[in-house]
This record gives sequence, C-alpha cells and structure tokens, in this order.
Amino acid sequence: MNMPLAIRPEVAAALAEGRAIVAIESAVLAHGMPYPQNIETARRAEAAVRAQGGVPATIAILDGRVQIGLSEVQLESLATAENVVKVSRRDLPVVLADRRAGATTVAATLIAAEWAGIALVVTGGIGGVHRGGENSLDISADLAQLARSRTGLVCAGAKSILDIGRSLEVLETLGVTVLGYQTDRFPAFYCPDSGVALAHRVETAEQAAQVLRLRRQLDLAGGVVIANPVPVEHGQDPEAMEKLIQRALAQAEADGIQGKALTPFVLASLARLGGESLLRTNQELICHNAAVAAEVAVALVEGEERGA
Ligand code: PSU
Ligand code: MN
Repeated sequence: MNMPLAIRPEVAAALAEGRAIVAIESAVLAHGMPYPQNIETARRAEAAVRAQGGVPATIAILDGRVQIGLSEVQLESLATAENVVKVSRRDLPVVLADRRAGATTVAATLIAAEWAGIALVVTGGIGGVHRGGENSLDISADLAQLARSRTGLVCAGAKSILDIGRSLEVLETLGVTVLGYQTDRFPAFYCPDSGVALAHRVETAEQAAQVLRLRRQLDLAGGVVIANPVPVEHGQDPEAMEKLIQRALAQAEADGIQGKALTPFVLASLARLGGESLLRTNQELICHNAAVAAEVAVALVEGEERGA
C-alpha cells in the first residue's frame, strides 16, 4: 500500500514481532504544554511505556509523512517549533500535502495507530462536547473517530472545560465502550472524579484487554475508552478547578475564540492561571496513562499468545 507513513525501525521491528506497542498523541505535547515541560513529558511517557515492557510510538506529521515513532531530534523539533498545526481527521491530507509540521489530536492519532496496526493509544484527556455545545455544535472529532477506530484509548477523562455529561451521552449514542479503570465515575482530567457515573468498570489491565479483544472478535467497529483517573496525590481540588475553568472560558468568550482554536486557547489560559501545580498534574497523569496503556497492550499480546 502506498501510504505516506514513516515507521521508525524500532516500531517496525516491534510490529513484526507482535510486541506490545503504545501510540502517543502529540497535540497534547505541542499545544497542551509549554517547552521544556512538553518534551520532558514526552520522554517520561515513552519511558513509562518501556518500563511496562511496551514500545512507544509518538505520532506526528513531519516532512509530508505520518511519523509512527519519533527520533529525539524529531521530538525536539515538534516541541520547540512554532506554527505546528493541530491536526485532526479533516486536516490530515492538507497538512501532508503542504509538508507542514503537525501534532495529532486524539482523532488523528487513532487513525494513524490503526494504519500502523497499533492497538493502544495514550493521551491526557479526550476532546468532547464543549460547554454550550448544544448551541455551538462544537463537538470534537475525537468522538466520531472513536466510533470508527478499533483502538483502545487510555485517557484521564476530559477536562471540565467540556460538558462531560453530554460528551458521555454522545459516546453512548455512537456505541463507544467506556471503561472506568478502577473507578465508577468518569475522571475530570485534573480531578479524579467528574461526578458523572459510568456504566462499566474494570479493575485490571487484563480485563481491559479482554474487552478490547471481544470488541474485535464481535467485529464491532469503534473503540474502547479506558478512563484512568489521575492519582489522588497529584489531583487538584474540584472547586478551585471550576473557578479557574470559568475564568479561562470567560476570557475565551470575551476574545471571541471559537472552533479548533478554542481548546488550545483555554488550555493556555489555564496554564497561566494555574501555574506550576496544574502543569505538574498534567505531566503526572499523562505518564500514569502511558503506564496503564502499556500494561493493557502487554496483556493484549499475552492473551493473543495464549490464543484467547
Ligand atoms: N483536551 C485537553 N488537552 C488537550 C486536548 C484536549 O485537555 O491537549 C487536545 C487533544 O489533542 C484532543 C484535542 O484530541 O485537543 C481535541 O481538540 P478539538 O476539540 O478541537 O477536537
Ligand atoms: Mn472543536
């Protein structure tokens, strides 16, 4: 097949050997965090995958190709370059054609992972229905993509800059399986509990892997979200968070920010308002998600080896 993919040799070897691989989303690094914390987080997330016996493959668009796994030089350029485009599903062919540098959202990372044959993707938080989305119709393409991709996605829920209840309603309508990882409630990124109840819970990586495997055996298009709460010791106070989020959203409204610029704008405002402490929470939850994604990827491979 003549796909514009560039698979790193280490990842290609891992694919050939049927090893556990985890694809890492890059928009969170390029647009969710400042330098140098973003590259530190990228390195730590990759190390967390390796520590569990997995192979990391950070996904981005560079040189007219979808890169599956980045070298240190590529990672550094993505983390420092200005004008890195935020690439979701609709943007993929255009950014490739223009040979611009792009950081992939959850939606685009799910697509790239599936092309490469990678079963697990890790991110910080997923996109969803924005607050007021019932009028603006600002609903992330992450949700529609989750309905199409047969991939597992580990996230710490979604930031409550979104309407979490409506985001979960849309996921239910689309038939996406959402699992609470050792929790009954959908996590709210900085806080372990959004207050919104989940229908399904798993305790172990093996259980999550089994759900992924069955979803494939049943030939159900669509993904599985594994919602992994930030460890309590790194979590933020929900009331203080809500205040910060309201200020950041009010700023976005006052400045007339809409569409794909909204999430990065609100994230940047939050980073300014919340400082070091929020940044640390953000880093910790991504690394925690990377470790869980790798455990699930390893469990999936072990299950396949047993012929499950
Ligand atoms: N939410 C966050 N941090 C992020 C994103 C969302 O708390 O970095 C990024 C992710 O890459 C996600 C994307 O896939 O924003 C969703 O953007 P949009 O709503 O424009 O689809
Ligand atoms: Mn949007």
